Amino acid sequence: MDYAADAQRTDLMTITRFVLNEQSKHPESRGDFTILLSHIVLGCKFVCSAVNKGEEQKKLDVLSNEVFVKALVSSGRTCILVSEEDEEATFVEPSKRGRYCVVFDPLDGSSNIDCGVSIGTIFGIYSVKDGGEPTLDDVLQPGKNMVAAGYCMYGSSCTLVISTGSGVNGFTLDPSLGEFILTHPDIEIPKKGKIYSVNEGNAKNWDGPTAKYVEKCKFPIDGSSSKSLRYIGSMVADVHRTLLYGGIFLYPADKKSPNGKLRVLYEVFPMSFLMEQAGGQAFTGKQRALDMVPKKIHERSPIFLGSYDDVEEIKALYAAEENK
Ligand code: FBP
Repeated sequence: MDYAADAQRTDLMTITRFVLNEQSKHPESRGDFTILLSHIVLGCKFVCSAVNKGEEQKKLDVLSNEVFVKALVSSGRTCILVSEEDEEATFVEPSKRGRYCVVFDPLDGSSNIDCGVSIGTIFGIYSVKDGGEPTLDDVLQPGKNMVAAGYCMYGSSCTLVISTGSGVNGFTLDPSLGEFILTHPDIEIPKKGKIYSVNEGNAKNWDGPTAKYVEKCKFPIDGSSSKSLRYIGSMVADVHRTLLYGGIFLYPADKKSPNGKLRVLYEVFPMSFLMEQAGGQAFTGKQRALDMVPKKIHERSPIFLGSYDDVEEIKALYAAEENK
């Protein structure tokens, strides 16, 4: 009888237990964050079951958004919500208000759902700047001010990856328990990877540094082996693979979309926060992604994120272009 394995198997580290442990490290904490996160987890469980039931795609986006908005408001811990699905920000009525702002994409990669490819929910959490009346300025903050970020991937398994600013941890939903169990503790992205991930269909519209970088991935001049291309077309799935295997995910600007495609608040910032917490980097082509200060809630930005050394290479190409 392998008692150690048995003890391990029976010592269930659920996400609630994990966050409560984290909370105990902050004696000043009132448990607001734990309550907020439990409502986000509830939303993820709902979407996971709906995805597995194969709900119509159109309805699933709207359904996921409704569930997250209602769960976040009913937590009593939020004051502003920004969703990819809603044109305007939602200001929670004063009687139900708390001190957190949540920016989220309830169902990212939605164009992939009909063929059953992995999709996901992405979220970022800010706390309001001061105790006053919440304003849009409380969400139009640099990404580095986030207190937590994460995503939940709905694929062959349902995996929730989160950071509260001290490392990155991954939890897998055990359907028999209905609980997210810690399966990927302290995720650290490899310093350099063998994979690059980009929609090469846009190549003809790329700028010089991006085109040069992808060329180097395919035809390295330093004798190293060429990188493999992997592109799912769901940011959550492409970033999840990048986080675990290393390499680089990029959605650059191009002539067609000069600001790129991905949204700063609820796609670029949360993924950049996780990447940095796992030892990687996130760059916009001009600056560290988390230093950006968005002016609009649905603003877009180019993004290059992944293994530290791989992102360093693309930063060098942009710097060289600038110094021309
Ligand atoms: P949606 O929020 O409309 O799903 O768009 C985001 C997204 O699907 C990302 O998940 C993915 O990385 C990207 O768009 C794929 O874009 P493209 O099809 O242009 O490569």
